[in-house]
Amino acid sequence: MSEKIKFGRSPVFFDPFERRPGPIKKNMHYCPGCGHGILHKLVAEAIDYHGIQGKTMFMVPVGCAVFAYYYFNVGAISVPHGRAPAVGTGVARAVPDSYVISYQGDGDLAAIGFNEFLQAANRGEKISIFFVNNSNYGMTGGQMAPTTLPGQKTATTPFGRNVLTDGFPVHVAEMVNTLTAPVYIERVALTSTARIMNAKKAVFKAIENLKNRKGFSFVEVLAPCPVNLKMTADQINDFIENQMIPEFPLGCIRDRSAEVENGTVPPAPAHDVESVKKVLFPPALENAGAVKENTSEIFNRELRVKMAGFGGQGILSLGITLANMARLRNFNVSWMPSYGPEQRGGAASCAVIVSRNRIPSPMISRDCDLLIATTQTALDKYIGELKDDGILIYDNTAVTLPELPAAMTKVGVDAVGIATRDVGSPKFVNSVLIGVLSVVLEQKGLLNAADQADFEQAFTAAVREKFGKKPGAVESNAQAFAAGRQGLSK
Ligand SMILES: Cc1ncc(C[n+]2csc(CCOP(=O)(O)OP(=O)(O)O)c2C)c(N)n1
Ligand code: SF4
Repeated sequence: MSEKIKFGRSPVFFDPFERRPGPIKKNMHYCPGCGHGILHKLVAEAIDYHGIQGKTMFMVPVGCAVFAYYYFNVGAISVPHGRAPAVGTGVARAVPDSYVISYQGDGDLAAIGFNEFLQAANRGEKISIFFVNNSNYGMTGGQMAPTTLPGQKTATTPFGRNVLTDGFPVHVAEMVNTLTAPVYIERVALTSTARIMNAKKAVFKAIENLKNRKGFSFVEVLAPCPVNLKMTADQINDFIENQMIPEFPLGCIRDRSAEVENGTVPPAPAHDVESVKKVLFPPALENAGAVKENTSEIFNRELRVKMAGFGGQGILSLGITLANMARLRNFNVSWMPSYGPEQRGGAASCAVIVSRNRIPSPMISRDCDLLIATTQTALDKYIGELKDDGILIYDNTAVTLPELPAAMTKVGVDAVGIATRDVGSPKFVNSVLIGVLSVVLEQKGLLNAADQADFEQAFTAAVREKFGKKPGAVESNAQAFAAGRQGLSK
């Protein structure tokens, strides 16, 4: 490893930072004197030195480093606050030949995400974590963090951290050292060239361990945040040297890298897909009967469907039924619900994606093929996501249509009325809507004859799978499906 300070930009950084909004494409967004920029440079150089750029997955935290993906030209996931070790675990396991780096602040790692950080450390996940201890919540304006020193003034401890009420600083590296699994633990600081050179060695070691799949590596970095701490460059260095380092001593706390054998990439997937399917869906496979390969042209591409209304209307189970119909026909499916905090009556929506290929993300925010909207709010909120030539099915007793593209298919139906009148309960509205959908797909010629006939069979199989033990419910849903078909055909 070169121990000289490297000038110039590492090839692991974008040049310029095109993703950065606004005219400034050359500079990072960090405040002058911030430690994040220095640590970014060390991490980028280590990724480059160890040749793992193409397979690096960077967990980008909530905090001042939230825009790290502007800068690093590697795979990146912007994770919710504190969730980097959990998401990183998922990535490391699902994509075992990736190299997962988690980069986290002290609010992110030692407060909101502390449990899952420690659990990931305890499991010995094969990830490397860089922990920026700058003794405060930087991004939100300098509130007290778990690492704030006794007596230290912050936005939320204006008279200084009082250990009687606010507790003592959390020594994260030492806590990790109580666990058996971690391979490498070191604490470094960024106050001088010599210290930065030591930090560089630690960062390179953690990345080397990652490359060799040694196991969990952790580097805590005492970093300057001069802006929130209202200090000059000299003052912040003094603060770290004379106040932080006595509380958080520097040095290597554990290094078992040499004792641990290099890991290998585990085979992916680590389980047999067919046997998992059998355990999870045995009745489904029985009910599905013979494997059916739907051949209509629409199935050659990803189908994106969104349903939205209010809680209690069966919107989420409508999505589940559609997803199950596709699953029973061997499509890959995703179902992603979203609902307000209210149990009933609040907004509810879900997104269903059906594809012959892998589904990269279950979210839909555009290019939707079909939107089912049962309230005005739902329509207003999601209509912009529907393709201009997409299909809109809406409740014509609750929704007034705005001006919409001529190429869009608009089908208004009183599905609740049909369910109540013809099946005896509004709760069958979702099966009514699937019946309506089957007619719309027929009328638009999107399903060939075989697939048209199969649509109802797939529906029946999905309903049987769900209500197999309640024959009455199976029958009522079938009735609702038929009522939906008739209601629209009338
Ligand atoms: C779930 C959630 N809670 C709270 C916030 C607000 N928030 C944004 S950044 C932050 C603290 C970040 O501090 P730290 O992890 O120390 O990183 P730094 O900004 O100092 O680099 C908080 C509390 C949020 N974005 N999401
Ligand atoms: S607030 Fe602090 S941690 Fe955030 S960018 Fe500025 S100096 Fe860095």
